[in-house]
Amino acid sequence: MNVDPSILSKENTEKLKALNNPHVMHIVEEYAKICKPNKITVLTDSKQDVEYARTIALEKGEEAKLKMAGHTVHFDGPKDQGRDKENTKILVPKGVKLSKSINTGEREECLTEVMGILDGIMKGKEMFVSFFCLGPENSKFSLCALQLTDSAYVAHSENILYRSGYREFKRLKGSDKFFYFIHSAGELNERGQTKNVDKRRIYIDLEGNRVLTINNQYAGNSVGLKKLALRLAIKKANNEDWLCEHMFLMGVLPKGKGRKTYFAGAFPSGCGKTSTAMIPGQTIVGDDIAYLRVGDDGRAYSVNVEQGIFGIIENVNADDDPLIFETLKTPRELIFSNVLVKDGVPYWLGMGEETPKEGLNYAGEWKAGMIDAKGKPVLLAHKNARYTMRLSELPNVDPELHNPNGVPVDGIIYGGRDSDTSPPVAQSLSWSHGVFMGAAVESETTAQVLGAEGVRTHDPMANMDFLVVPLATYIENHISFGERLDKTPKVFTTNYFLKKDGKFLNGKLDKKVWLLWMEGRVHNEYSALETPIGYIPKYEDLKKLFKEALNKEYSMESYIQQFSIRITKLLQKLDRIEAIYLEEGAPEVFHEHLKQQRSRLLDAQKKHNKEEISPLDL
Ligand code: SPV
Ligand code: MN
Repeated sequence: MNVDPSILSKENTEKLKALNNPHVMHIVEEYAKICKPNKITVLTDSKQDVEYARTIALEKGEEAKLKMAGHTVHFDGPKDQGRDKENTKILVPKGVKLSKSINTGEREECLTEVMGILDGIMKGKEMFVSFFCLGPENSKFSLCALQLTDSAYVAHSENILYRSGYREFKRLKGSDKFFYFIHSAGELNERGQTKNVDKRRIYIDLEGNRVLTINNQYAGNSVGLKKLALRLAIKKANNEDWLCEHMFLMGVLPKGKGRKTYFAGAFPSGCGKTSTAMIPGQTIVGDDIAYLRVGDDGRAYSVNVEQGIFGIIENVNADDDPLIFETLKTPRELIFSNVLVKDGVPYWLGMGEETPKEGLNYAGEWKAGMIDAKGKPVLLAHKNARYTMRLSELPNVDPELHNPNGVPVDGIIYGGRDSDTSPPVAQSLSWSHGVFMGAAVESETTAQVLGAEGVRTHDPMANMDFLVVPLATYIENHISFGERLDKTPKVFTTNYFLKKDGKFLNGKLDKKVWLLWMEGRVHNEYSALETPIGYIPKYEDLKKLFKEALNKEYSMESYIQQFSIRITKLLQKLDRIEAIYLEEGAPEVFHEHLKQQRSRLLDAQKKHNKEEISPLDL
């Protein structure tokens, strides 16, 4: 080992040597030379090493203890509160273009730039070397990941969110088939926050199976194994024969039927992903990233890449999210980020409890009534404030979470957000029509989040932010994945956000009914109405389900309002989607679906001579 023993001790060197992997040794050596830390600590899967990251995060002030045992708080800087799209680039050879909305950079140029910023970036700091396994251990799904970071908060978060990979690296038998992530938070201010956010760079080097990310701390930018590994894995899946998706995984357990049906679901941020995976009475396998493969029996199988949740805390309260709320209020290992802290107690927006008039948040001292430069009230916590915890802390965690074979997926849900176009739930006419539906997902911004309300963004499979292959190629992979299956999952779309006169047409709990209907459809239990855009539920079935699941009367009037086929709006959506795919390209079958869906909509319009067709007239 070519690192000064005063930096990498004998004991730490031994931990590396035990892996018998020259590539790991080489990477540690190389980045020790470039980043110049004054100490390197290798973290194995021992209890002591796992504890160490948390201890140092507290000692160095990247986290602070809260009153409740096991709870800590971390504050990202004011300009480091979300994923930085602008400075995240996929490195490609000169002249290579991916899709219009994929941000790329010329590889050689970007590597030169980032290596320059990395030079000496860890001076006076400790570098942590950790090993993780994406997916369950000893499984054909899983991938090894090596993390080098100077942030103890990042190492600590990863210990919570991911499975240890120290044993898995030994199973690699010296191969270089692993991803690696180099992260530096850069220079920190007195609050332990990244100072030089203007030099933030997140470079995804597909060719090198690595990501270099610097001058940031927000987990979506810094934690290598989350959205950075997702991008590398999408490339790998594309070159092989599986899918890497921005999906939750859950078990659906209809009462009294004695069965469990697994669903995977992709929802853009803020469209109800975690809350769907946490619907009471069901089980959760994962809430963010899933790998899917064709099983030996011809069914689709999937694993959760992670073992924890990095969840949005806003609106987590006793009524809407009772299980998570209870978990956040009791002692266990938990990291709160970007909440408000007063007397060692965390507070957040929409928590359903009285909040203090002052405290400490990501921006410093906060007081009720503060206004920003534009005269708008400063919120007590950031809207993207989060919690980091293990799934095993939840009472509804699925027992198959670590099954190396994954769970069989019989249903796939694509969730969008629109106020005036799509019905609350619909089923595709076939697998490829389902791919078409997923590829057409749109999400409307709300006034609070991204400026103007009602701005639609196209987010195919809720994965657009993370694509590293052209959109058309990604769509093609989905079509061919289905062709390799003997039993394709049933594909559905949901939209929890339909409005009339500015009011939501559905309650927050209604999604349980849609879920139970979808589960029943997988088992051919309900007949459905065929519409130009797919199958929708019949009134009698929903009425029964509302009564059974929510003890709610579901009126015919609600059904008609929610499930009317909005021809004009649906045609407009089709035009938007077509324009995108004419530019991006798509498989032939996809264009066929576009054409057929349009002609079905136009035929219905002619037949009924109406812009909105009641489901009763279908
Ligand atoms: C998301 O935004 O989809 C997240 C959080 O899951 S982040 O880690 O920022 O990607
Ligand atoms: Mn996500």
